[in-house]
Amino acid sequence: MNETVIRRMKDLPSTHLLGAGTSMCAGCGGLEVLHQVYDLLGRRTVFVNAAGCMTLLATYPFTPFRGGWLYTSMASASAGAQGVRDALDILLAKGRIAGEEDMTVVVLAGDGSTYGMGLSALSSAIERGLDFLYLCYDNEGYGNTGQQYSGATPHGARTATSARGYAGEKKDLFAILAAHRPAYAATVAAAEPLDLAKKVEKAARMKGPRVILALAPCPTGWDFDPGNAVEIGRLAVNSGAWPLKEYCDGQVVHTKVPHPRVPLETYLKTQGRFAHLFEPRRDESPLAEMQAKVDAYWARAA
Ligand SMILES: Cc1ncc(C[n+]2csc(CCOP(=O)(O)OP(=O)(O)O)c2C)c(N)n1
Ligand code: SF4
Ligand SMILES: [Mg+2]
Repeated sequence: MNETVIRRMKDLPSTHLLGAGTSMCAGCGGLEVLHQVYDLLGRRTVFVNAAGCMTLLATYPFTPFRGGWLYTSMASASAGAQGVRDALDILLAKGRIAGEEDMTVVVLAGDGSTYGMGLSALSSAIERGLDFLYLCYDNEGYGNTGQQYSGATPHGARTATSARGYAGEKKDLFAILAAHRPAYAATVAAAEPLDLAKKVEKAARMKGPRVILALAPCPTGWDFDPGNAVEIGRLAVNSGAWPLKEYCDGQVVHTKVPHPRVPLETYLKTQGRFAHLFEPRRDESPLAEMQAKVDAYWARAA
């Protein structure tokens, strides 16, 4: 690396993701979430990354992060986080690192890992009380391999493996997590940065298992113009499709109750993955069912 590049790197803020974006799609909502979370957590962070789009951020032996980075298979990021936490605890106990040199262990995983292949490892890590923060960027499909449907895909969305619209329902992972009684769980959206910041700062002050589920609008997989990523995130929240909430001390609290709620179809129409519901003619029945499910959710939440 030449001296000019090294000088420029030293001038960057400590959590600037060096080179981030070079191998990612423009307007990637997952990357925007990661930027915001990393700015809040700071450089004393070890990321344990399950295979997915974010894996492209690191090319061995380089990563854009100032802390550490460990790559794992899709199913085992939480188990990897246990190993990193144990290693840090041993170094602390032996006096090989000082308390202020300790690091926050963060799993960075997509929905395919989190809602599916890695759910067992996540469940067990929460059960063991592992001291870690788990960040799931939810782009509602297996994005890195061409957007096949996952357990997080919403009903009706076209994916590479559901050409006429996904027949299943998005798994209520937040409810599954809350049933584990972790130290903390929350949903966030990059389009609501203050809400996100409050939740990540709160989680960062805690010990034990903490899980953040972040909506990650994905221009490539959802089929929209990259410039609309933030607006689409806002519509997901304001239509009630992506509720913002947190679990703490046995209580679930909604941190934003959209009122009045934007009609769900305003959100759906922004994305090509739902275009078959409107063209060549409007498909009234699934649209009405989908709106009714959102209405029922908020009626229960009230
Ligand atoms: C066991 C296993 N099956 C398949 C793959 C191939 N693979 C790599 S990334 C990926 C998609 C992961 O989806 P998700 O966790 O949602 O992350 P995203 O790609 O959307 O960022 C798949 C299927 C793999 N790495 N391991
Ligand atoms: S496919 Fe989606 S999640 Fe993956 S890098 Fe592209 S925009 Fe981001
Ligand atoms: Mg995904």
